[in-house]
Amino acid sequence: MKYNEKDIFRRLQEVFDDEAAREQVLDLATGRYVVFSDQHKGQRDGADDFWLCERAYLAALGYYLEAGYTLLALGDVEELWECRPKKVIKAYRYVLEVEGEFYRGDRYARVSGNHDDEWESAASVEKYLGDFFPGITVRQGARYKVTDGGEALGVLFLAHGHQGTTFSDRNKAIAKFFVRNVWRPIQRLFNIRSTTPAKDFVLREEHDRIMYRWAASQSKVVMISGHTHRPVFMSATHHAQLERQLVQARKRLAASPQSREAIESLAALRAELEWVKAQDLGGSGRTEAADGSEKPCYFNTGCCSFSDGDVTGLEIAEGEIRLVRWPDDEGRPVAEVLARASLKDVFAKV
Ligand SMILES: [Mn+2]
Repeated sequence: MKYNEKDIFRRLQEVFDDEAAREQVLDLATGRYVVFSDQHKGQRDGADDFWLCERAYLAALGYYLEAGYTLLALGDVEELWECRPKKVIKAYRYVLEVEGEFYRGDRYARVSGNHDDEWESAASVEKYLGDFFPGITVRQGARYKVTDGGEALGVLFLAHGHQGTTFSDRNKAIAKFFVRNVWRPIQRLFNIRSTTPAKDFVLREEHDRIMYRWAASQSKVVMISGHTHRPVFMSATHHAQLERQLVQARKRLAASPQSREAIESLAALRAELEWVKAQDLGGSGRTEAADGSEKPCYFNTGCCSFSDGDVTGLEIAEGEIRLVRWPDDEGRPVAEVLARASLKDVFAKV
């Protein structure tokens, strides 16, 4: 399968424009936000990718709940391609209750993804999620006007990222009805998997690039998405960032070829690069330019269903945007900050 960039651009633009009327304010001076996506909560069987991550996710939620953060859930929060909603709700009642605490404190927003597009139906939302999020509206995107103590910096746009790539998203209401009520039950019954950028490394890289290009085509817009299950920070993956650092380290070594320290830091970087690169299976890790000249306009949360039990997300707090992973390097229930930047600086460059 190959993506149609036109379809993706058109659908992202539609969601972006649609959310304009509801644009909310995100003030860096006072607000604290955390964005998580792709939990894929299942029904606690062998196919449930969230089960192993539940502990890290709950620890993170516990922290953000007490620290006053607003939780932004960016799609594929439940795995409804493989499971019936009723079973997922039953299996993860406690996790949903903790998420619901954010909502009751008016510190929660939810965006739908392709695996939980069931929530595009208000009736389904009320029936299954109503206990935890009474009266909630789930949309395909969220748009925030970012301010810093009154000064407007630009627009933060959140969408799951599947827009324009799935059958139901490319077609209109009838397709949605058909997918939900006819196709989904058949898919579950025969356990039919679809090709997704979360599992296919070539697709993933292509998809990240298209989303980057859409965000880069806008002015003063920073986009956060999920869907690909690969964290991206300021338009670069960890892999791409390490490649850039390696170039710098080689320059430092060339300037002082005898420096033991320069050799050691180059060697350590190369080790880390190979470690990360092997997971990218031939991908370059880059969204666009090889020289690091990208606009820092595209971010991806990663996911909350990594096979090693880790979860990644993006914090927006204290004027910064931070890519974090739970647990930390020592396996403790603490956030490990993988990358950080001032949001004001980011907006200045987009
Ligand atoms: Mn997805």
